Amino acid sequence: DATLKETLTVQIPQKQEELKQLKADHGSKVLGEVTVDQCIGGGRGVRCMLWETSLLDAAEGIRFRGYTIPECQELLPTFKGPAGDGEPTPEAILWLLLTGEIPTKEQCDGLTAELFERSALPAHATQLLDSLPKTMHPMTQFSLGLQACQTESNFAKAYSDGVHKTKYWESTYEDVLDVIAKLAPIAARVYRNTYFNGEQLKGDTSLDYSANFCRMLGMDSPGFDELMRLYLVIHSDHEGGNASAHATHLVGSTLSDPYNAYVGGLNALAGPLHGLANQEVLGWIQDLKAKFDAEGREVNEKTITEFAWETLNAGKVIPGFGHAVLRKTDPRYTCQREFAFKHLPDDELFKVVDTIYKVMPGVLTEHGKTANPYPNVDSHSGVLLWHYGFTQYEYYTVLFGVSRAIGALSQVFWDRALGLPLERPKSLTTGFIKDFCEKQ
Ligand code: AMX
Repeated sequence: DATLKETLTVQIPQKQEELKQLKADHGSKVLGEVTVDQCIGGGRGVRCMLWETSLLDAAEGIRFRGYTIPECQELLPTFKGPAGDGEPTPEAILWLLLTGEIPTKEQCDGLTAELFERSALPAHATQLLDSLPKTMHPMTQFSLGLQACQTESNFAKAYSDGVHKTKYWESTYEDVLDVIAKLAPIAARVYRNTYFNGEQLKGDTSLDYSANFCRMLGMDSPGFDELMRLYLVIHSDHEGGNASAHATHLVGSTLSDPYNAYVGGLNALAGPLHGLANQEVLGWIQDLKAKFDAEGREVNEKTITEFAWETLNAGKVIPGFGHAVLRKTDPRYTCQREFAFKHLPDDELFKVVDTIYKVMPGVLTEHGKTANPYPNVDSHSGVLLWHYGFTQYEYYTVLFGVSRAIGALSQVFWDRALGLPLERPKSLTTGFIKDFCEKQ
């Protein structure tokens, strides 16, 4: 079987030709228009970015290189063997996102070994991580840890050595795999430093990327390994416009290297309207439980509705609900719900999440603001992690950050291989918009 690099080497000239042809045939066709509302409203729905690795449909949800989540679960190799025997591995989704092809089990195993070889952290990065205050948010530590590893960038070195632009992809490939490999030990170190007094644990490289990561965290159960595989696969990519993917793409478009580019992505992920919702959902559920436990009242449809209205009336959002593009329940939510039914049907917190799912769309519809009253991915992830004893929810977004690199950096690889330009959309002032519209 071909290696990942061999596969990509064959694809690059074909994809370059395809893009050239697309521009030649259709370069001046119109893809859409931009209204004043869209310009002011964060660019929702404006079609202005090329993104190859995945595409999001408002009703159906995400497709990774054309495959839905259930199709990925059916087709991608797992840790134990070919597809169908447990959850697919992040190595498999990385292969799919980079190449558009379903890898064999052997190709995935080869990629696992390659990632392990690339995973060493420079001493100055571990020293920096170990010096950070335990009170610093785990996402800030995570981002700093990756930033410190930027000294290892092959792309930055190749560029300063004067590499020809047709060869950018080679050092980008090295950086993309290096960053993904290093994120697991950086994330594990942040976890051990913050919650376990800096006692570091060795991974187990006889396992896969996920299980090795779990061992470094201190988690040692086949159930949690499977959850980590599912988690790292489904958070990997969500087309290009979401804040973490877009930030990575934007920073990368300046020819800043993949380390710097992904630090940009991580910092976008750290916001509560985006990846931090992962943590916020668990916090919201804990607050809800604490309030009703203290009052000696049961957590049920009625009390959840009451708590939801308190949140909304206080001018806050319900974390884990709503989406900028989706208009139905997120399939990433649904597959986690199925995981819960399969592995933890009687879990107390899962039942709370399930009850929230029953009442919240009605509450948000009555509230009348959100375009999408249904749950997103973040509404379910925390409760699964919590079930296995991984309860430090301020840390949850770090796991999201380990995963999102797989998609965002696969696209950065293609950005450089296809020679995509500096991103620079046009901005306008309110005065300009007003004058322009009044003249029409
Ligand atoms: N609770 C309360 N109000 C909500 C809401 C929610 N869950 N979702 C949207 N709204 C409000 C918005 O704040 C906005 O109010 P405003 O007019 O007063 O500013 C109004 O409804 C219209 O917003 P929208 O068009 O439906 O959504 P959007 O595209 O502007 O924002 C999102 C999308 C995700 C930021 C928003 O739904 C939200 O804040 N959700 C809660 C946070 C969350 O779960 N984020 C994670 C999203 C997934 C991810 O990135 N990981």
